[in-house]
This record gives sequence, C-alpha cells and structure tokens, in this order.
Amino acid sequence: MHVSIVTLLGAAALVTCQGTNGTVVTGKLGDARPVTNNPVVGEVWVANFAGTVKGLVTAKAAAIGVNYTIDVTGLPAGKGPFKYHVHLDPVPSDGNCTGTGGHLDPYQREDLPACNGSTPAKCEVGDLSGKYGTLAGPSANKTFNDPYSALNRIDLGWIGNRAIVFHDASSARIACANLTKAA
Ligand SMILES: *[C@@H]1O[C@H](CO)[C@@H](O)[C@H](O)[C@H]1NC(C)=O
Ligand SMILES: *[C@@H]1O[C@H](CO)[C@@H](O)[C@H](O)[C@H]1NC(C)=O
Ligand SMILES: *[C@@H]1O[C@H](CO)[C@@H](O)[C@H](O)[C@H]1NC(C)=O
Ligand SMILES: *[C@@H]1O[C@H](CO)[C@@H](O)[C@H](O)[C@H]1NC(C)=O
Ligand SMILES: *[C@@H]1O[C@H](CO)[C@@H](O)[C@H](O)[C@H]1NC(C)=O
Ligand SMILES: [Cu+2]
Repeated sequence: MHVSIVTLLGAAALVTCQGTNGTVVTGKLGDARPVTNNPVVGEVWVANFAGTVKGLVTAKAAAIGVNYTIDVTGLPAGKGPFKYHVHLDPVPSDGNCTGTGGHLDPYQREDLPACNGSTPAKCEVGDLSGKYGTLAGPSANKTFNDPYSALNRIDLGWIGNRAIVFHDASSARIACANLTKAA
C-alpha cells in the first residue's frame, strides 16, 4: 500500500516535470513556492497606464500570493492576443519599455518552453498571461490570484517597484508602467 502510493506520486512528479516536448520546465531553483508571508494582507500596489493603453493593473497582497486586477482599455485592434508580465526592472524615466529587462523569474525557469497554465508553479513568476490567459482586447477586466507573487520584499517572488508590461501578438512591448505602492 505505502509502496504503491510512493510509486504513484513518483510517476505523477515525472509527468508534471515535463512539457509536451519532453523538456524539463522546472526552474533551476525548483518550482515556485506559494507566498504566505505578505506582511500586510490587503496592501495595494498599482501600475497606472496613461497612454494608448489606459487604466490600472492592481496588485493586492493576499493571504496566499497576490490578487491582480487588469482593468485597461485601448489594447490596439487586430494586434492581439495580448500578453502581460511582471518585468524585473522599473520603467526608465523616458518610458522605454525595453529598459524593464526580462520577466521576473526568480526560480530560473527561463521563457522556453512556453508556460502551461495548468501547472503555474512551473512557470516564470512574472509570466502572468502564460499562467492566467492572454487578453483579446480592446479592453480587459480580469481578476485572478497568483500564489507565487509576493508583496514581501524578502521573498523570491517580490513584485514591488518592478514593471507591468503588455505585449502584442508579435511580442512587441506596447505599454509598460511602474508597479508602485498605492498612497
Ligand atoms: C484574493 O482573492 C481570493 C479569491 O481568489 C479571495 O478569497 C481573497 O479574499 C482575496 N484577498 C484579498 C486581500 O482581497
Ligand atoms: C519608474 O520608477 C523608477 C524608480 O524606481 C523611476 O526612476 C522612473 O522614472 C519611473 N518611470 C516612470 C516612467 O515614471
Ligand atoms: C530603449 O532602450 C534600449 C535599451 O534598454 C535601447 O537599446 C533602445 O535604443 C532604446 N530605444 C529608444 C527609442 O530610446
Ligand atoms: C498543458 O498541460 C496539460 C495537462 O498536463 C495538457 O493536457 C496540455 O496538453 C498542456 N498544454 C500544452 C499547450 O502543452
Ligand atoms: C471593470 O470593472 C469595474 C468594476 O465593475 C468598472 O468600474 C470598470 O469600468 C471596468 N473596466 C472596463 C475596462 O470595462
Ligand atoms: Cu513581458
């Protein structure tokens, strides 16, 4: 009995470690771990989009991870589906989205193979659209909980003072904004 359960768990672990092409997608530091140490549950951080893409991405500290709301208009017609991520670095003062660097990826999983949303712990922490779905546009109003994002700065999944970036279907960075603590 005990042995067969262990065998089953082992087999399940093997299956979930691999993408459909057989590539191991677990990060070098393992799978992302749920965040249960946010210091202030309910604390709100906001990325304010005021260009063609307009609106707010809100990140609220939850008991486990972060509750995000994507509430934007102006995603350009015909250019979707749109991706959205937490990128490592804040937006340079000139607004150049290239300056935000790559995705927040503290477990060192890297971009490829593509994230499969059915196993979100095996995705880059910052790959929010990979985990929770792309946006069709031209507007979006989407709320989801990401267990692996942190609003505790000592956690690997810390998202504060980084950037939220939207990409079009060609992966071009069409809009970006700093994620800062709401006043
Ligand atoms: C976060 O979202 C979950 C549902 O996904 C909800 O139960 C929880 O109350 C929310 N937490 C906060 C702080 O809003
Ligand atoms: C983003 O925040 C950084 C500081 O973290 C600041 O230097 C930069 O000017 C801000 N970018 C924009 C576009 O406001
Ligand atoms: C944006 O920043 C990147 C480097 O981060 C640079 O290569 C590129 O030339 C910049 N683009 C503009 C329009 O300034
Ligand atoms: C994602 O994982 C699920 C469950 O393992 C699998 O059925 C599905 O085919 C995968 N999707 C892709 C695009 O690989
Ligand atoms: C999203 O929903 C909120 C609350 O219902 C509403 O105030 C907001 O205008 C909606 N945004 C969009 C882009 O539809
Ligand atoms: Cu991105």
